Amino acid sequence: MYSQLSLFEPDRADELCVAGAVVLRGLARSNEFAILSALQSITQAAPFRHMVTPGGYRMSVAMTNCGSFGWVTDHKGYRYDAKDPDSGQPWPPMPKIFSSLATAAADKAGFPGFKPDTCLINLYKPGAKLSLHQDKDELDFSAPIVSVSLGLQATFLFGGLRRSDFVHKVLLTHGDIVVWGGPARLAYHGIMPVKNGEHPLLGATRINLTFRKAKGETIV
Ligand code: MD3
Ligand code: FE
Repeated sequence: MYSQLSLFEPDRADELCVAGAVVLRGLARSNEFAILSALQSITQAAPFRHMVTPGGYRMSVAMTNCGSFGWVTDHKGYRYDAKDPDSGQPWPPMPKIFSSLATAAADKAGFPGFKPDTCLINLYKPGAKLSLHQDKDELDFSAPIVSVSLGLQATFLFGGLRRSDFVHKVLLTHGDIVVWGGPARLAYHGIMPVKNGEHPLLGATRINLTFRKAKGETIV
């Protein structure tokens, strides 16, 4: 079972409510073994790697992708690419168990018919973090983003549309799914440095699957 709540509890009237963010606690737990086994096949073909930002910084989060496109960064910039730059091969296809989980979560959150064309897979070891940023490399901001947290817990930072806006903190644990859409789609967000720990399935590791529609519908 899972509980569904708005990220900003309506009873906490002192906090600015940002609509469009829904936490589905533990929704991925019932499929955890199938998800981790699919993940293993993906990372055999497209191993995790630390990419470099356009500014020349090596990211503390290691990444890979599956689906028709993958998010990449290097000295040239951030973009979506159909091929893994390390292998020159297309990214591994998105497993059905991934896409159906993302579609089901989006549906529960009020975004029916979500069909992701990319899944970015982030791997955090203790100390890894993601600084406050917006996701702006996609063509269609009307589609939501679905994020699945696995392994070690992490504190998620959720701000507003300006970098200077108040930042809420939300603890995300193994199996939690968050759906971001509508007015939340372009909100600033990040992950605090992951604390050391030991997860029964993933050890000292946090993994996040982020499902997006990178390219939007083809206009004929
Ligand atoms: C809120 N990843 O890869 S996923 C990212 O846990 C990223 O690895 C984080 O931010 C992670 O870009 C958080 C949750 C997420 C993703 C996109 C969002 C939250 C979002 C876009 C808008 C608002
Ligand atoms: Fe992001």
